[in-house]
Amino acid sequence: MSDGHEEVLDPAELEQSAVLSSDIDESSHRGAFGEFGGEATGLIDRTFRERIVLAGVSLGRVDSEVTDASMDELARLVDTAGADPVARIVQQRDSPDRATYIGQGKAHELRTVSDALDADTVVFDNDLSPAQQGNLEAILKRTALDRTAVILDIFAQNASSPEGKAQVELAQLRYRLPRLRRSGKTFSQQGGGIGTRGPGETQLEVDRRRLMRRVSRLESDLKQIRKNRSTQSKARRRTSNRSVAIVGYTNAGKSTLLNCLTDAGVLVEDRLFATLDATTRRLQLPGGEAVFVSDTVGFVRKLPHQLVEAFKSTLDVVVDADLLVHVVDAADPDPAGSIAAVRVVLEEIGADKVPELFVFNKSDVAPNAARRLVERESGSVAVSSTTGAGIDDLLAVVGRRLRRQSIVTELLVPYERGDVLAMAHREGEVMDSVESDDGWQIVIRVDEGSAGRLADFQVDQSSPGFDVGG
Ligand SMILES: Nc1nc2c(ncn2[C@@H]2O[C@H](COP(=O)(O)OP(=O)(O)OP(=O)(O)O)[C@@H](O)[C@H]2O)c(=O)[nH]1
Ligand SMILES: [Mg+2]
Repeated sequence: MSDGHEEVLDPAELEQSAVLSSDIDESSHRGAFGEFGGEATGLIDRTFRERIVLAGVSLGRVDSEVTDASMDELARLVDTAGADPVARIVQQRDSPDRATYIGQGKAHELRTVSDALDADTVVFDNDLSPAQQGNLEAILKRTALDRTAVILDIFAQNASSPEGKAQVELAQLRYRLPRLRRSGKTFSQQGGGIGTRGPGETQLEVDRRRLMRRVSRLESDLKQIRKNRSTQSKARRRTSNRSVAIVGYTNAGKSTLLNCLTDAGVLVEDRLFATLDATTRRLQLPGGEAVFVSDTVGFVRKLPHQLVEAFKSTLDVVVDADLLVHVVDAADPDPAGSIAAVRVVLEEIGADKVPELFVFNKSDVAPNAARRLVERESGSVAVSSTTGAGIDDLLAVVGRRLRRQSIVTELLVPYERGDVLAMAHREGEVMDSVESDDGWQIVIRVDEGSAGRLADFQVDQSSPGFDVGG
C-alpha cells in the first residue's frame, strides 16, 4: 500500500466523492472548511484536546533527518495549538501526488490509523492545495489541515492587540477563501430579504461574498491603524535615536533578552509564538547614547506567506532598524536551518540589507555549542538572557556596531535656513548646538546619506566628517 506507486484517482472523481461523502457523513467529523460560517474561529477545536495524526512527505532526496526535525516541530506546533499528536506517518515520494499530496494508498492507510486511534484530525507538514485538502477529507472522513492552518490557529489564539487580531483574521480569511466548499445540501432555495441569498445564489456564494466584505473591512481598519502608527514612529525618529530590532526563530529567547536589557516586562513563555506585537523600549548603552530596542514576532520554517504579508507593517521596525540583533538558540539541534528560515522571512519583508549581529542565546544550557557557534560566526556574541552572562559584551558590541555607521560632522546653518536645521534634527543626532553670528553651529551624528545631503553646510569642506567607529 505504501510503496509510492499507488494508483492515482482522477481528481474530478475525488472531488465528486468529497461532495458525496459530506452528504452522507455530515454528523460525524466536521470538515474544516465546508461548514464555514464566516467567523474567524479556530480550526482546531479547543473545547477538548483533539487527537491529531501527523503526516509528512519526504520529497525526492530530502534528508530523513530534515523531515524528522520538521515533524518534531510540527508536533510542537500542534501541541501549542492545544491538541495532542497521537501518531506520525511519513511517506517517501519523488514528487507530491496531485490529488492527495501523500498518495491514494497512503491516504487510505492514514484513514485506517486514524480510525484505530480515534483521531479527530490529520495535520500535514506540507502545504496542501484547497483541492488536495478536500480530497483528503473525503478519504480520511475527518478534518485535514496543513502546517499553515496550525500556525494561523496559534497566531489567532495569541493575538491580543487590535492590530494583531485584525492581521491574523485577515491572514485566516485569505487562507480560507479559496477553500470554501459547497457543503452537501446547502444549495439555495429561492429566498429573499436583505442579507440572505438572492434568487439562485448558493450558500457558497453568500459565504464568499460575506468573507470578501470582511476582508475589505479589515484592510481599511488596518490602514487606519498603520496611519496612526506611522505618526508615532515619525515622532520617534525625530528624537534621532538609533534603533535595534531583535529578530529570530520562535522561542529563541528574544523577549527574555529584551527584558534582560530593559526590564520591559514582556511576556516570556516556553511556547511558540508567545510574542506577536512589537514592543519597543529605550536602552542606554554603556557609551551613554540611547537606542530604541524592539522585540518582534518569532519566525519559523515554512512561515505562511499570508501571515508574513499580514504582519509586514508590524515588521516595519525590522526594516527601519539600524541593526538587527539576530537571536539564535544555542541549544537548537539545527541552528543553521533556523537561521536560514529567519533569513527567508527577512528577505521577504525587505530587511535583508539591514546589518545583522548574531547573538547565541541560552549559553547557560548549551555552553559548548554556544562557544562553537561564536567561533564560526565572526563578530557574534554568546549570552544567557536568564543569567545575564555575556550581556555586557553584547551591549559593547551593539554600541560599536551602531557607531561604526555614524559620521560626526560640524555644520554651520544660516538663520534663514530653518528647513536645514529641521532636517538635521530629523535625520541625525544633534550632539551640540550653539548660536553664532553667522547661524547655528551644530555638531551632528548622521549616516552617510544624510551627511551627503548636508554637505553644503559642513564647516570644513576639506574634511568630510570623520568616522568615530571602533
Ligand atoms: N536556559 C535559558 N532559557 C532561556 C534563555 N532565554 C530564554 N529562555 C527560555 O526560552 C523560552 C522562550 O523564551 P522567549 O523569550 O519567550 O522566546 P521568544 O524568542 O520571545 O519566543 P516567541 O515570542 O514565542 O517567538 C522561555 O521558556 C525562556 O525562559 C536563556 O538564556 N537560558
Ligand atoms: Mg517573544
